Amino acid sequence: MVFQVSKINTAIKESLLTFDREKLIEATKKGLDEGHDPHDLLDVVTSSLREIGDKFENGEFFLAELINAGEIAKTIISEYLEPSLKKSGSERKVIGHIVIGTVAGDIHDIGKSIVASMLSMAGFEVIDLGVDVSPDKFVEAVKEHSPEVIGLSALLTTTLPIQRETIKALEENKLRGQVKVIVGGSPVTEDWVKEIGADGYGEDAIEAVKIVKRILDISE
Ligand code: B12
Repeated sequence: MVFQVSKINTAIKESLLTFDREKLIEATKKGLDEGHDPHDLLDVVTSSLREIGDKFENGEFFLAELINAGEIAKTIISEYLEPSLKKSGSERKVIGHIVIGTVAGDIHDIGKSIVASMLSMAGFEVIDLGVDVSPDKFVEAVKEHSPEVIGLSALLTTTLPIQRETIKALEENKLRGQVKVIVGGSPVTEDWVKEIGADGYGEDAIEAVKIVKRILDISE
């Protein structure tokens, strides 16, 4: 049976929304085998997660289901989609250094890890500090690695202020002048970026790569 793009997309979406790991793996493998662009398949996983988040918010799904969906999505991304994206990527040449992490109090790491992978594939050396990273830890990492850019991810409205606190901590340690700060995560808006004095914002991983290149004046 030949799967068309829309059929693959529907199969991926339906299996994630019904937490069917086996079907999701099957549909993803099939999509990749048939030569579909892994970026497109990643977009379907991302938009399905957003839908699951909305269903959680309106009480249709419970926390256990949110956890389940997060785990299944992580498997699909790290074991199937990222290796495929890497294969199609160009040869690695280091064009800059980036420290990235999810801010303190926040353990969402799917989006941050995708951003880290895309930056790495674009030629940046990425130091990923993981999740629940305090402003002090970011400061220490800037001292240790001297990156040109740091990336702060926050998925909760309650952890968004930690992005501002991290920028303040860099200022207090007189490091703000030597490092650019980019922020991201679903609650981040352009207004927020201006309010906290960040240097840029990326709505998704592709935008994140573009903004970093723009900030560092690296041509495409
Ligand atoms: C999966 C998930 C979880 C998983 C996370 C698993 C994991 N390992 O990451 C688990 C189950 C652990 C979880 C827990 C919770 N979650 Co949750 N979760 C989600 C969900 C469904 C998907 C997030 C995701 O991975 N999206 C897919 C990725 C690819 O997208 P993304 O994260 O947005 O990242 C992209 C961009 O934002 C951007 N980006 C991200 N980071 C960065 C960084 C930089 C520098 C740049 C430039 C760009 C960038 O690029 C990424 C790639 O395209 C969202 C729904 C949603 N709408 O986001 C809720 C959501 C974020 N969670 C929510 C909540 C409330 C919680 C809990 C508080 C639930 C609870 N009662 O315990 C806890 C909090 C735990 C904590 N302390 O962090 C709310 C947040 C509401 C709010 N506005 O504050 C959401 C929005 C669901 C909802 N609609 O209610 N969650």
